[in-house]
Amino acid sequence: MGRLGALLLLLGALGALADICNIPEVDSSLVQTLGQRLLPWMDQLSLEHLNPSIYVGLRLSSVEASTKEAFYLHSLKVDYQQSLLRHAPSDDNTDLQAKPSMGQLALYMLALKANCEFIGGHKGDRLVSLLKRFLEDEKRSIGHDHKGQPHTSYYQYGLSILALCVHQKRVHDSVVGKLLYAVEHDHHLHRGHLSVDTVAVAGLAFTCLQRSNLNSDLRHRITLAIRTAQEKVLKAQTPEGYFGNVYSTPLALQLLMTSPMPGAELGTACLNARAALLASLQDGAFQNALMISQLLPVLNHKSYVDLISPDCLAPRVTLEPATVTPSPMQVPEFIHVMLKVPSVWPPYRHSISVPAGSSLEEVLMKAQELGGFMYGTQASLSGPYLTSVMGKEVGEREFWQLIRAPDTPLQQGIADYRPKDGETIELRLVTW
Ligand code: B12
Repeated sequence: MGRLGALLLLLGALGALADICNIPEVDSSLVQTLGQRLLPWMDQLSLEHLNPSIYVGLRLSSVEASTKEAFYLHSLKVDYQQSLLRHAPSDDNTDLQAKPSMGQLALYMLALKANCEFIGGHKGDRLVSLLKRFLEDEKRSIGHDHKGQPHTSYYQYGLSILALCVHQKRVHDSVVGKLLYAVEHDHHLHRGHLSVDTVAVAGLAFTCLQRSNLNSDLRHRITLAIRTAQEKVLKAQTPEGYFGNVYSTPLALQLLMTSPMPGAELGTACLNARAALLASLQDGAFQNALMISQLLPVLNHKSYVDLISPDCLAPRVTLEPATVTPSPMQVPEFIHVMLKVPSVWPPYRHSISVPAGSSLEEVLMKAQELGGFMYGTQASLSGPYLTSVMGKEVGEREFWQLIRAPDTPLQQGIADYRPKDGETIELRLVTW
C-alpha cells in the first residue's frame, strides 16, 4: 500500500472513531442536585409509590443514597414478591393486567441486576416465567400478521425483553421477532407516530441480545434493527438538539452511547443533545423522579445494557439531603387558568383561579372543589395519570391528552406541569 493509501485508511479509521456518542463529564454538583431530588421519593414505600426505576437510575449513576438505597431495594423485594404470589401459576384466571404490570416487573428485574443479583431459585424462576408468560400473551395480542397491538405497549414489550436479557434469560425467537418487525415497520410502534422512547428501549433490548449472543438465529436482523433504531433516533433530533423531546433524550442517548455508528454525524449530534439537556437542567425541566432516573445513567456514561455485567463496587458520591432555605411568607399572587373539556356534553369551560406556581393537578382540584368538574387519577411510575374526566373513564387505547391551547400537547403530567396566567388547558379524549 502506498503512502496515500495508508493516509486514506488512517483518515477512514479516524472518521469511524468520530462516530462514537461520547457525553463529556458534566459538573458533579449538577448530578448531585438531580440525585438529591430523588431522596424524598425514596421515603415513599407503599406499592403505589415504589419505583424500581429510581433504584436502577441511582445504581447506574455516580451518586448513592447510602443506607436508604439498600432499604429501598428491600422494600421493592417485599412488595414485588408479595404481588408475585397474587399471580399464582395454578390460577387459570390470572389477571395479566393486574399490578404490577409487565413493564414494572421488568424494571424490578433490572433493579435486582443493578444490585448484581442473579435471578435464581424458586422465587426467581417464578418471576422469569411470569414475565415470559406476559410476553407470550402480548405476542398473541399482536398476532401472526402483526396487525394487532400489545395490551400494554411496545415500550413495555422492549423493556421486558431487555430485563430478561440482562439476566441471560432467553425468550423465544418469535417473541423477539414481533419487536424486530415493529422497528422495521415503525408505524406499528406508535400508530404512525414514532415514539423515540419506545424505539430507544427496543434498540437497548436488541443491543443486549447481540452482546449476550442470545437468539443467534436472528443475529443479522438484530444487528440491522439496532442500526435502524439509532437512525430513527438521530433523525428525530430537533433544532434545539433533543432527540424527540427533552424527556426522550435520556433514553435516546443511552441507545446512541452503546454502539458506534460509522457514517453518521453521531458525535456532533450527541454533543448538541448534551448542550440542550444542560440548558433544560438549568431551566429546572427535570423534577420528575422517573425522568431523573432515566437521565442519571447517561451523565455517568452508562446505559441499561451495562446491567449485563454491572460494576457494583464502583465508588459513588454519597448524597446528602438538600438544605431547604425557608422562603419569606408572601401573600400569594393569583393567576387564572381556563380549563376546557370540549369532548363531553355539555362541554365544560371555566376560568379557575389558583395561586401562581400551582400545578395543573391543583387547578383540577380547585375546579372539582368549585363544582361542575370531576376527574380521577391512577398512580404510575411517572406520577398521577389522568384516567377519567367528568366521569368518562378511558377505554382500550384511549387517553386523556393534556393540551395547551390551541394545540400543543404538554410534555409533562398533571402533577409537574405549572400553567401560566391566562393559559387555556384542554383535556381531550383521544386514541393512541
Ligand atoms: C406508552 C406511553 C404513553 C401511553 C400510555 C398508555 C399505555 N397503555 O401504555 C400514552 C400514549 C397514552 C401516553 C400518554 C401520555 N404521556 Co406518555 N409515555 C409513554 C412511554 C413511551 C412509556 C410508559 C411506560 O410504559 N413506562 C413503563 C411502565 C412500567 O411504567 P408505568 O408507570 O407503569 O407506565 C404507565 C405510565 O407511564 C402511564 N403514563 C404514560 N405516559 C405518562 C405520562 C405521565 C406524565 C404520567 C403521569 C403517566 C404516564 O402509562 C403507562 C402504562 O399504564 C413513556 C416514555 C418514558 N420515557 O417513560 C412516555 C412518557 C412518560 N409520556 C409522557 C407524556 C408527557 C404523556 C402525556 C402527559 C402527553 C399529553 N400531553 O397528554 C400523556 C399522559 C396524560 C394523562 N392522561 O395523564 C412523557 C412524560 C414526561 C415527563 N415530564 O414526565 C414521556 C416520558 C414521553 C416523552 N418523552 O415526552 N404515554
